[in-house]
Amino acid sequence: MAYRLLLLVVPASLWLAACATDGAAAGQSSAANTGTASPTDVPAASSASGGRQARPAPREAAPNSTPHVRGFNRWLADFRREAAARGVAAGTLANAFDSAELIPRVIELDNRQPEFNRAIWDYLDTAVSQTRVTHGREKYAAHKDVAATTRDRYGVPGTIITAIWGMESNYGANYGNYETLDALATLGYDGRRESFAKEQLYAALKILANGDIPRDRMEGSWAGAMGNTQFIPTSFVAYAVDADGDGRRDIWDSIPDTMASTANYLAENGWRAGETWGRKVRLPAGFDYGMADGNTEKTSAQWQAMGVSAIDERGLPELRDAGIIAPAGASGPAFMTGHNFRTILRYNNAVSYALGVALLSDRIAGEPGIQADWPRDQATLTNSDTRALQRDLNRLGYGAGTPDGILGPNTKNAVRAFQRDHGLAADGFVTQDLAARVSSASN
Ligand SMILES: [Ca+2]
Repeated sequence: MAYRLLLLVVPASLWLAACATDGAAAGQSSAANTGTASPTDVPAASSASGGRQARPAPREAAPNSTPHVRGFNRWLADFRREAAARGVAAGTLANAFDSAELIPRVIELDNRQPEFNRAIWDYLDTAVSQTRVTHGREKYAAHKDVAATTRDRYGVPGTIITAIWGMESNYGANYGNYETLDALATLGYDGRRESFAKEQLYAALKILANGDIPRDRMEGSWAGAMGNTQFIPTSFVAYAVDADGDGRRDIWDSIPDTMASTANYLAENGWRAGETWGRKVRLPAGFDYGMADGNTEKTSAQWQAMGVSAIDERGLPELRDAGIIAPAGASGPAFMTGHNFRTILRYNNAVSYALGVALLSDRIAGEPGIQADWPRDQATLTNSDTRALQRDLNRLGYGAGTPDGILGPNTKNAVRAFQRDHGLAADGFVTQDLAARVSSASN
């Protein structure tokens, strides 16, 4: 799942796991800003709008305790009755749920509240590590024919597909070993994401009934993102493709199906064949960082006329609707990003994730690593630091919204307004220095 938008610097609604760890594969995210479901469109652990359901879950009990098992069995019995009433075949329900088990670890992970926001440079160090680049080049070379066939059919470069494969599941080495039906049933019972879990369970039942994958091979992250592509079941139903012709859509063991499914997702979300994602650029002195939001769209020539310049002899990318992003603010690198970058965000709505895919793809294609002048000396804020910052901004009248510890759009806009009023570059980038400055102004 893409996981995934990710923290910090990235919308708070995601976990910033650059590599699949402990079942939380690559970018688990919420596609909150997009109209369609992301393959990794999993409600984030720290989401403020998590939609917690009011239900009498026995939260005092340890996850593996008997009360939990009894509650899980009751929830599952209710769900089976509901599904049967909706017309799901008895055989499918028996296949899916006769052996279903509560997964205590899923409850633990579902209730985990990350306290630290990871800096984007730390995220990218992992996402585009030399090891991942090397493995990506090996995988791309090993599957070059499949990648070429996929590119010809969907218009998406094999390097992009391979990079997403690397970001999502470390090229299939780690897509999570939680049985998806058990994980989703546990999430449904736990209640924080019950409506999400039920919608995904219905999609998973369709996959099972269709015979795409046996029940015990339908595996993925603890949050329901499955296989190489980390599709949640609804994304699988909408976008998975049988490319090798065996009649099954298999994103676990079939590389052709995996590549085609990823490419199909991007193509259906608007990928433009032959257009680059973007490139690192240089911004002029005095640039209005309020425009570096990725969504202020101009042609490359218009940006050039405003002083945006190339960093090397390749010049600026030719884009008709380019945005500018400066994910670490005025003291970090800037990138010109096009429509295809925004399409990667449909896979996982986090700038850090999309930049990871883009830069990894470039490296797999043989390009050298970028010289990214990240402000590595800047410490990011903990969630409690962020809540304090939000209270200070509110006290000063900047309207950061409810202090929730999440660096969302309201907080960033409040920071930009504060920066403008204090003669700072209005990049909305939050650092300990900025927080200290706001704090002293508010006291
Ligand atoms: Ca197949």
